[in-house]
Amino acid sequence: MESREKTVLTLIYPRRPSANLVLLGLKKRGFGEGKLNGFGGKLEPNESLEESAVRELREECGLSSKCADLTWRGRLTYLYDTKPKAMEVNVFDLETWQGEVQETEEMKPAWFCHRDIPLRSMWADDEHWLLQYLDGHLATPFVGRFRFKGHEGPDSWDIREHYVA
Ligand code: 6U4
Ligand code: NA
Ligand code: NA
Repeated sequence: MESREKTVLTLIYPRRPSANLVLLGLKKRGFGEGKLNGFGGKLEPNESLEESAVRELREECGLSSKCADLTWRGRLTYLYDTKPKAMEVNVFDLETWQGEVQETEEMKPAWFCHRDIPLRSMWADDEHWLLQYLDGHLATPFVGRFRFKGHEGPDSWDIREHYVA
């Protein structure tokens, strides 16, 4: 039987949509090391999703942002056979920030034009939703669910748009 316990995380994509640009980071350590991804991580005690996103973004790529500038776009649930709890990943858009992008101990950031995003360097589920989301073809809010055996590719998955709780 599936555990209902979950770990709540954020995933933030700083963007210049008019130029089809998104900031991604090469993860240098920890879960997903060696993969390119958005920024984010686990909520700390008493943090809201937005507070956690602001903190993770600054820790990982040096950008400062405000909770009000973050737009929640959807929620992806990952079930890894290697993890006892489901991971609930909350996806945020960000188009306004302060400061300069910098490499940190955790991430090496770089700007990508949507069409040049190297999906093979990212988590395998991203090919099912990331470009659709960045190009505005995935309606808000979306929810998705991905089941992984190992880290190679989702065993099964499903995405729904206009989700109403
Ligand atoms: P530590 O190192 O414990 O402080 P923390 O920074 O809190 O970790 P981390 O880096 O493990 O959390 O967060 C994982 C990040 O990877 C989150 O932003 C969610 C994201 N993520 C996890 N699985 C993913 C997947 N299959 N596809 C995807 N992003 C994923 O696109
Ligand atoms: Na992180
Ligand atoms: Na963290």
